[in-house]
Amino acid sequence: MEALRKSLLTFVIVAVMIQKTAMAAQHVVGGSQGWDESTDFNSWSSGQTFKVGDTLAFRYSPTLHSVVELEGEGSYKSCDISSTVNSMSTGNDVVKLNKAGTRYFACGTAGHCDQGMKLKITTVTDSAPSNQAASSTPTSSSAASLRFCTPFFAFIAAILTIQMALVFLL
Ligand SMILES: [Cu+2]
Repeated sequence: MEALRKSLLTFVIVAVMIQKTAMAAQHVVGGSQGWDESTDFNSWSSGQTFKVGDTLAFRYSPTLHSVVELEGEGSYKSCDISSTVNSMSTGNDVVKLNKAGTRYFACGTAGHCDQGMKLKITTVTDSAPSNQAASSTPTSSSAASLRFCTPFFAFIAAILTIQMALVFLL
């Protein structure tokens, strides 16, 4: 009985982890080139869709670079890194995109921002793509899959919760 309980509990934990990773994407900034002066961040970000709940991963050599979050468009354009919202320097920094809106990042090393080491990203809510449906058919396939996604995982979570409760009662 103890073995059964442990295996079921493991299954529940793994299922919950899969559910979380399936719903949120991690964007490695700059792709395989990473956070570096040579990377074209405008072209990288234009190929990505940033959704609320996703994360950004800045990967770089901490002896060369760092990451600072800038206050706004003005500091981004002029590369003013004197007053920042947040700064990170581990070499593998993860930033959670917890709400919709535009955020600005740059390297904190002197001169790197001017060399193009800066990033502007706009996070959208998960329901935003359904706006595109207005120009074509009422229900686009992507909007339909998004609507399906959330109730489906809520259902799975409910089943797993009941199952876990039963396991502890046995
Ligand atoms: Cu740098």
